[in-house]
Amino acid sequence: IRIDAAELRIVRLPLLTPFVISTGTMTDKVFPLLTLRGEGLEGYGEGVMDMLPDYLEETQTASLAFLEQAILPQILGRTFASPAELDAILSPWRGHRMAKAMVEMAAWDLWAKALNQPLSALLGGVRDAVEVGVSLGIADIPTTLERVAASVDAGYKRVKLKIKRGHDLALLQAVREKFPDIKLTVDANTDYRLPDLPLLMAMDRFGLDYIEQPLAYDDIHDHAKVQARLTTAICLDESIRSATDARKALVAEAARVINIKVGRVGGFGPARAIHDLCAAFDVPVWCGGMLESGIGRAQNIHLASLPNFSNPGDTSSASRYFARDITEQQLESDQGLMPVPKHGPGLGVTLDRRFLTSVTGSVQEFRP
Ligand code: OSB
Ligand code: MG
Repeated sequence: IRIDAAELRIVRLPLLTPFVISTGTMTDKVFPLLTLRGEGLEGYGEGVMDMLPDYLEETQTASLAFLEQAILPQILGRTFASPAELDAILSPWRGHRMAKAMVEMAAWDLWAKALNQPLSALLGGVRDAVEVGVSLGIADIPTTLERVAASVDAGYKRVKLKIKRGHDLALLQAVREKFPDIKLTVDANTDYRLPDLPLLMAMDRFGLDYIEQPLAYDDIHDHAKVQARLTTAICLDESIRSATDARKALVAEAARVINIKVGRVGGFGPARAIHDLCAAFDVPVWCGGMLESGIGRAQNIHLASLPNFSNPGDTSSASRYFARDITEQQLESDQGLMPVPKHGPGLGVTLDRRFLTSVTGSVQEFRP
């Protein structure tokens, strides 16, 4: 595939309900969308970085400058036999894994379209639909109980509760009392520290599948210390940005489950490497999400069709977040099963161009 041109746009989709996690509140999903053009085809990559560094360090402004100054000049006008060949261009640069992921994912989409294959087939997917659960933002206990009930009624395979310091044990007590048997997890988005060990140990009695990212985003060592004292599994999200991080976490026994976000780890190649490594360690993985649009959701779903994605992922129905999506297909799950989109090759979704234009803040075009 020859890459003839690139387009970067910033898109803003209002959320139906504000999404609250321990690090802050999101009212609109604002994200960069990269299009790579070549051979009459278009490949898309949705970035997962926020405007401000509130999840990891990357920000949209810095990422787009990195792409514009370092990466796009090296790929425009060039021909690549496969997305793996991009690695020689991407890997020498430090960090910026979310920006690299945008390029890598768009190249995979373009490549799959050139081969007229669904992305999942090229990645080694083994399923036509993936199991999904919901991620419920922080809210008071009665509101959370209503949301859990609605999610269980909709057939979601797992409920993940966002927690933070001071909003944990009483919430879990209330949810477990009403829903003793559901597959339940929590996600602290880094709000706790080592001295909170007794509190984390107190969560053992709630029968959680795992506690997601209790400690700092850049920490693996302290998670190992906590994991050694818990019967509940720890799941790492923010702390795993590469297969090397995953190896260190598994060797250190810092986690017994890993959340893979393709947009966080640098693209499908690294995501698959983490998936394979975890399989070798007999550690299950699941596919996380960042409230993506239909493009990013399609990225996640194709990835989650790989065999070791044995825990339900976070890619629930788009209608839980948005009144309208930028793809012509609204990606909806049914009874906790999300079909792998195959409305055409590659990501298997198409852009609703008129709506996309109406929600685009800025567009930049790049040529060799
Ligand atoms: O930690 O998994 C997370 C959303 C934004 C930032 C971080 C996270 C999340 C989610 C939402 O949990 C998952 C989704 O429905 O996309
Ligand atoms: Mg998380």
